[in-house]
Amino acid sequence: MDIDDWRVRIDEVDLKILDLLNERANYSLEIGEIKQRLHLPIYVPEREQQIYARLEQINNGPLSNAAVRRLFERIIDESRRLESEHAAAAHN
Ligand code: PRE
Repeated sequence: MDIDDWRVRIDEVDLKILDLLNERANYSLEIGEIKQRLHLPIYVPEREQQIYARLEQINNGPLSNAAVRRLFERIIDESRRLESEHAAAAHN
């Protein structure tokens, strides 16, 4: 396989990742709506720690646990942002 072949593979994986990220974002929006109804906070640090701990336990590499954590911190950060924007839009 040459560089272009591997890039085709990467493009295919990126498509799947994007799809999964949006699926995850949709679930977090669902949670956000329930939280709004029940007046619960968007930010739940214990849940986030649980997610990192679980992922670190099942991580097989080559990404380090620190790298996995950084990636998911970004994902969850955007998830919280989306929930906040959605909640703000509902109030306007
Ligand atoms: C989520 C987002 C924000 C919370 O701080 C914790 C987790 C996540 O993206 O996984 C989802 C969510 O809102 C929740 O599980 O309560």
